[in-house]
Amino acid sequence: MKLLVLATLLGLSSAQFDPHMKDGRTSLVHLFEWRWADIAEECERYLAPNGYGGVQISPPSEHIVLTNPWQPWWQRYQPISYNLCSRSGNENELRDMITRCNNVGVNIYVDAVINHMCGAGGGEGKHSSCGSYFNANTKDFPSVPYSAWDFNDGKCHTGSGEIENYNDIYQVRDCRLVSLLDLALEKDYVRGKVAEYMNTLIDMGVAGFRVDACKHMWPGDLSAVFRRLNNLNTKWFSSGSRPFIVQEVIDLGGEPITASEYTGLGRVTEFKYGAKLGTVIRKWSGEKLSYLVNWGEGWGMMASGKALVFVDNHDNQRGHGAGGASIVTFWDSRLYKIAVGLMLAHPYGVTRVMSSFRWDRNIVNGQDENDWMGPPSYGDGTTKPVPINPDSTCADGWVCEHRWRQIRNMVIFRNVVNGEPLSNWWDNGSNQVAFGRGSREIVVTKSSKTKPGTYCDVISGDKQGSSCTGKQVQVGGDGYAYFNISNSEEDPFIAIHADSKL
Ligand code: AAO
Repeated sequence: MKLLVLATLLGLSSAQFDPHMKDGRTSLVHLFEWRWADIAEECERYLAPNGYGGVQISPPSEHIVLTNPWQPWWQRYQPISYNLCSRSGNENELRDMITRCNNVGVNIYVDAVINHMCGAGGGEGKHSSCGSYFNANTKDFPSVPYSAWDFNDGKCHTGSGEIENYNDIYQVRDCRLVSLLDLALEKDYVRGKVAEYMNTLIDMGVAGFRVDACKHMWPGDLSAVFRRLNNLNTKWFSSGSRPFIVQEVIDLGGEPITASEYTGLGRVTEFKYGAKLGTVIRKWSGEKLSYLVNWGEGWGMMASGKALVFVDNHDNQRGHGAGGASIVTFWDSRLYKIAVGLMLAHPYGVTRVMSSFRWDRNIVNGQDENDWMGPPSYGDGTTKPVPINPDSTCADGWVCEHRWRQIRNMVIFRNVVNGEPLSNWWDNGSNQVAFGRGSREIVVTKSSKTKPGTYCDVISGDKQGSSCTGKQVQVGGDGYAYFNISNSEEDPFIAIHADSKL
């Protein structure tokens, strides 16, 4: 009896909800479409020194290579096999990146596309990133191998074979999502192949997965796959650690499939977070910052311990997926810094910072005609490296939001206040708010109570030795700081913390 109880407790403590970040780090960054070689460099030269805990990488599996449109970013969501060569690099480069990032304490989380293979119209023997043959017409993927038996079509009962109605949970799980060939994850063989792929990555040293399109897989099938996963590599993680799992389930309400069906298996992407925060930051529908007083569960979101949160993701920053027009992105840089700053200051969820590339955005009748455009690349479609400018920004079309001072410093802030509850909320009933985190103090717009002293505002500048390149904030003996922030300022908020004291 005692033994059983112990086993349950152990299982819980090492569960897949924990991102296993090192040294009190708390945030991951999605380096969307970056090459493995650049991520390895970025871990060493920037992410580790600035307190980032991990990187979500683009899918490393072999994918279709499309020419019309020309090498869209979304070709990587059409697997051809589980060989590890992709637009981001080959298997050696992947292994080198995982090793080098782990060696400086930065975890790697893999975007795993396991619901489907390429689109039904993918043709025969067309291009794939490792050169493997495939035939989408006969559903033949010899490099896995998968054959027609391994797909769901027989179970789908819509006329088109596609998901036609999100209100029918059987269609959503058993039919094709945007014509992608839907794997039969109920089959032991398919589960085995998927688990083998994920275990290869675990053994190479990754810390976990963002699992694509989970709404389109039955929770029971996912659970069977996750149970087969190895513990993390003990070279970098304590023994018995389970892989971190983030399931992509878009639940904005209004559909029968809910995020709560999946929260028992691992964390889930909380899409309400960015959609609602965008509405507040834009002051749409009468929303105000002061309403954020009960932000998180109080706004109908899942439990904090189950959520992965983000202001925007690679889909909704360009009109794919869900969230709609309220989503704030780097294109609205001023609002974006406020939104990401708030997210990182607030204790809710595990936070993911987005790092994007620019594209020729061309919005016609509310639709971006160029929403398909892939990362900065050469004429032959090879992805360009990420050059770093002398001022530490990125060149060649890479946006590098994670290097923006305001965002980077709030990532550090989140680490400093890790584990502290929200405290001393203040608002003016409108769009001025301030709050702290436990006794470790901070301020976000306007006055708040904290320990006496002079602090460096980490939004307008950096603490460098004993001086501050930005605003200085005096906290008096009564614990209050008084300062003005004009709403015409580029960054209309301030943040101070224990480590920014001068
Ligand atoms: C491409 C082409 C297709 C072509 C296909 C195959 O664009 O025309 O048929 O190839 O040849 C990405 C791209 C796709 C691309 C695909 C494969 O976004 O354009 O297709 O790669 O290359 C659903 C899923 C969700 C998914 C999202 C995009 O549930 O899992 O669609 N996201 C992931 C990835 C994404 C990727 C895939 C999955 C596929 O992050 O990058 O696709 O691997 C509702 C549902 C959502 C549903 C959305 C969009 O949302 O709730 O579950 O997401 O519709 O269909 C309100 C509602 C909200 C609703 C929304 C939109 O906001 O509140 O719930 O309206 O109607």
